[in-house]
Amino acid sequence: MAHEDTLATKGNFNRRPTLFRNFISSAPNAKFPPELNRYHLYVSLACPWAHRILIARVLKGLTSIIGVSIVHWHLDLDGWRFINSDELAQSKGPNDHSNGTIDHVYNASRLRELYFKVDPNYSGRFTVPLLWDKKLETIVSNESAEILRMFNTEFNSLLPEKYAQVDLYPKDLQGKIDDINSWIYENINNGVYKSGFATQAELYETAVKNLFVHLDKVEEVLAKNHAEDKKQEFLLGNQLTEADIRLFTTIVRFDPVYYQHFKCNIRMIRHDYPYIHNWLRLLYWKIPGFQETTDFDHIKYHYTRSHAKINPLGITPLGPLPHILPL
Ligand SMILES: N[C@@H](CCC(=O)N[C@@H](CS)C(=O)NCC(=O)O)C(=O)O
Repeated sequence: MAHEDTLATKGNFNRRPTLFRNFISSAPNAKFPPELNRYHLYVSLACPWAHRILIARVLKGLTSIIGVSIVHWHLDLDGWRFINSDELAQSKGPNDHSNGTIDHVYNASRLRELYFKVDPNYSGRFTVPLLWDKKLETIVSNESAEILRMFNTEFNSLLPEKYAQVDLYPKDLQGKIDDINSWIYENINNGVYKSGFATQAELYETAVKNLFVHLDKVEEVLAKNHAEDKKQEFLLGNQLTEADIRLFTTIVRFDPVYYQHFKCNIRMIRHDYPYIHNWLRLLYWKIPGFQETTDFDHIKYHYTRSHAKINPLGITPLGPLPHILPL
C-alpha cells in the first residue's frame, strides 16, 4: 500500500478514493433493504477504518444481525488473506480471533476473490472494511464513513428500542460532527499514515509536525468540554457520537504503534495529553464495544510485520507495556 500510494505523488502519501458506494436503505423498494442475516462484514482488526464499523456494530446491537469475517493480520503483495486450515486447527476455539478467521460466506482464501466476483476487471485496492450482500452476492460498500452511517439508522426497524434509540449522528450535532470529522480525518486519522509512509525526510517532518498541532487541538477541545462545572467527556459534549469512534481507532493505536512504527514520536498520548488519555481510557474501559473490538497483538503484528520497507526485519516491539493504562 505504501509504495503504490506514494509513487505518483513524489513521496507524499495519498489515500486513493473508495469505489463501491451503495447504501443499505429502509426506504421502500430500496435495492439493499435492511434484513436479518443478509449482510456480512469483512474486516481487519488492525485497520482503523474497519475498527470504526466493529465498534458501531456493537453499540447499535447489530452483532446478531450482521456476521463478520476477519482477515489475517498479515497484508502481503496479494492483499489480505483469511486464515488457512492449519491456522484454523491451531486456534483455541470459535472465539479465538487472534490471527483472524476463515471467510464464513465463501471460504475464499483471499479478500480479492470477493472483489473479482463482483468485477473481474477490478483494478483498485482490495480494502477492508467491505460490506457484502449475501443475497445479491455483491459489494454494498467499502467506505467506512458511509457504512457507519448506514448502521446508525437503517437497521432501526429490526432493533429493540434500546439499540434503535442509540444515535451516533444526532440531527442537532451533524454540522459540528462533520466539521470535527473533516479536520481529524485529514490531519490525525490519515495524518499518522502521512507521517509513516512519507519517503523523504522533509515530507515526514511536515506531516508529523502537522499531526501534533492537531492532537494539541483535540486536547484543547476535550479540556474545554471538561472545564468548570461542565464535565463533558466526549468530543461534542456529553453525548458519544461517531466523531469519538473515528478518533478512538487512531488514538488507541497511537502509543503502541504509530509512536514508534510511523515515527509519530514528538509526544505520547499517555504522558503528554491528559485529556485525550482520560477520554481514551473512558471509552476503552467503560463503554461496551471499544475494548472487545481492540486486539493489540493483532494490530501490532499487522503494522510491524507487513510494512517491510519501514521494518525490514519484522521484529515487533514489545512495549509500551501495558498497551493501555488502567483508568
Ligand atoms: N476509504 C476506506 C479506506 C480503507 C483502507 O484503506 N483500508 C486498508 C487497511 S487500513 C486496506 O484494506 N488496505 C489494503 C491494501 O491497501 O491492500 C475506508 O475508510 O473504508
